[in-house]
Amino acid sequence: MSYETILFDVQNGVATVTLNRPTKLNAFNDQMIAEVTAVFKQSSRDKEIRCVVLTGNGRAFSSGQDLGAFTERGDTVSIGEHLRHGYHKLIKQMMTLEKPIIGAINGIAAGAAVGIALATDVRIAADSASFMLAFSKIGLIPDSGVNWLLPRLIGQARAYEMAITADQIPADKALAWGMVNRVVPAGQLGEIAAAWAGSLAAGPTLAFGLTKRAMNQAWETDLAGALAYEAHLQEIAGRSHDNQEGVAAFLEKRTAQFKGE
Ligand code: T3D
Repeated sequence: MSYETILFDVQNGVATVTLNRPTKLNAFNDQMIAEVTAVFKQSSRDKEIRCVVLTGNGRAFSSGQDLGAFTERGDTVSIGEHLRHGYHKLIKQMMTLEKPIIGAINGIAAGAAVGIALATDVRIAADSASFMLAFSKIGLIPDSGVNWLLPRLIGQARAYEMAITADQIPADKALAWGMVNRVVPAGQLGEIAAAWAGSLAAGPTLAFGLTKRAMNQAWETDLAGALAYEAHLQEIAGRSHDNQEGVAAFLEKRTAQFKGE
């Protein structure tokens, strides 16, 4: 399948999705929302894909909703409908994809793009990257999962401050606050993200996926519920090829050959 607003490349178990509207700082129009959602759905179905990297082309990760498209559409679609049929499907697709997603945050992430960046599982930021809840500058509230994801990562006071000030939070502060896992020199971001993705794709990706499900579910339940659910998922992991292989490799003092099965 060919795409017009993104680049999509699969190599050695790693799918790389590159937001590709650099002249608009990779702002999301409807086509881009649909195309990114489609590649995450494809990544979920394709057994060859065991890790996904999401990044942007040019100097930005993404500037969020395309405000030209927003204006052009006028009242033909309400914002609520647009969110429900667009960004919500994308965020849910990412959050339920049982394969690790690395966000390689190459530049500014603004508005809805903060929600999309936070819906990745681990984030590596270029030292030139930043995060901006641009919504209040245009009289909107945060959306695209930001109200759920961001306070969990950095606490409500910082999240609310980001929302009402629309300040750009630089990568080093995002790291200190727990929004990103690593900050690396901008020129090395692609290489470092690819190396991490390659190593994850060669890992026990079934267990990685079940771990994501367990941790997401744990937000919704009490301790007893979380313990019960992790025991259920561990039954599945414990019957996998990768569990047998990992234990055998340990006992035989060799490197495990995981298949994600
Ligand atoms: O529809 C719904 O469902 C509602 C959902 C809403 C979710 C949202 O995301 S709301 C928030 C939308 N995003 C913004 O408000 C951010 C707008 N952009 C900016 O504030 C700035 O561009 C940045 C702070 C991100 C970067 O500033 P700077 O100075 O580095 O770049 P620039 O000069 O502003 O932008 C460069 C070009 O990209 C420029 O085009 P030009 O003049 O060279 O032809 C600019 O118009 C364009 N651009 C940047 N952001 C957007 C955009 N074009 C359309 N939509 C954008 N979001």
